[in-house]
Amino acid sequence: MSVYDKNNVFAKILRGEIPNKTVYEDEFVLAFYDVSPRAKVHVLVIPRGEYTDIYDFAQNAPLTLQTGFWNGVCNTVEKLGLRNNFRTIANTGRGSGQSVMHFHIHIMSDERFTEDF
Ligand code: DGP
Repeated sequence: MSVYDKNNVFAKILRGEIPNKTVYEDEFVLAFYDVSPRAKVHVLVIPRGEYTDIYDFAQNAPLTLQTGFWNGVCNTVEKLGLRNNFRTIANTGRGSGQSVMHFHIHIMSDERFTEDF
């Protein structure tokens, strides 16, 4: 089991120690633009909880947070106008390319989105 590092960059973003360009937030999630986008739209959604990756989150997060997280993903997608046109990625473990050890979903789309931010 991987140990959660409270000083990872997304923990700092959640604490407001590092600025971010927020797309959507509520009591369960924060969604913000990726600092090095690899698609026309590239947003990260993170839960407000200390989980290293999707496996840790799925196994250990309370159901209220799991439900709230996926609802937050949907609200983010709606806000971006991407309902029928997006890709999600959840890198898991260093071997997969995960560089920030706070669970996050990448939402990516190469189509133009409908709202200005
Ligand atoms: P992954 O490789 O799946 O762990 O993706 C981590 C992503 O986080 C990567 O695409 C770059 C992004 N990222 C890293 N540091 C920051 C930051 O300080 N702010 C923002 N907005 N994104 C960051």
